[in-house]
Amino acid sequence: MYDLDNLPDKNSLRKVTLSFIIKDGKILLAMKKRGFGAGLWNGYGGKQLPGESITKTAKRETEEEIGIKVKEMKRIGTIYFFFDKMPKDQNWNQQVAVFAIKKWSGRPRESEEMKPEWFDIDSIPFNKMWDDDKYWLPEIINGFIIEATFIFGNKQKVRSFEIKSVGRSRLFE
Ligand code: 6U4
Repeated sequence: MYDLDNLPDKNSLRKVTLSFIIKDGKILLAMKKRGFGAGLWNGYGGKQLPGESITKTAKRETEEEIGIKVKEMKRIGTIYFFFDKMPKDQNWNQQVAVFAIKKWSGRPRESEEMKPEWFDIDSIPFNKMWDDDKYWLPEIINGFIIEATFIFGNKQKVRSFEIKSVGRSRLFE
C-alpha cells in the first residue's frame, strides 16, 4: 500500500494531460467512451509522446478528442496518482498536467473517444466522475493553481490525498 509520506519518485511516473474549458459559469466536460476512465465525465487529454512538450500533448489530445483548435492555454496544476490495486501488467500510476484552455476556435464535437457537454459549475456531476475530482476541481474553479497527490485504494476510491495551492491562476476573475 502506498503512503503519502513515502512515495516512489514522482518524476518517474508516466506523463499525461488533462484540460478543461471553464467560462461564464460553465465547464466543458467530456464523457470518456473507451479506455482508462470509460463511462466517466472528465477533462480531455492523454499520454505524452516521446519528444513532445507537455503543452503540445495537451493541445493535440484536446484537438483529437473534442475537435476544437486550441489557441491559448495555461498550466493550472499537477496531480500525481498512485493506485494500490493495479493489474500487474498495467501501469496506472501517472503524473497529470492540468491545463485551462483560454482561447479556442471551432465547436466541441464528439469523437471516437469522447463526447463533450457543457455543465453549470454549480451542478458538476461529481458522482459520475473520477473520485478525486470533487476534491481538487473546486480549487481550480476558485482560481488556484494546485499541486496534489491522490492514493486510490479499493474500487477506485480515494484512500488518501493532499492538495496544495501553489498560486492564483487569475483565469476566471
Ligand atoms: P489511449 O492510449 O488513448 O487508449 P486511454 O486509456 O484512453 O489511453 P489516456 O492515458 O489517454 O487513457 O488518458 C487518461 C486520461 O485520464 C488523461 O486525460 C488523464 C485522465 N486521468 C487519469 N487519472 C485520472 C483521475 N484519477 N482523475 C481525473 N482524470 C484522470 O480526473
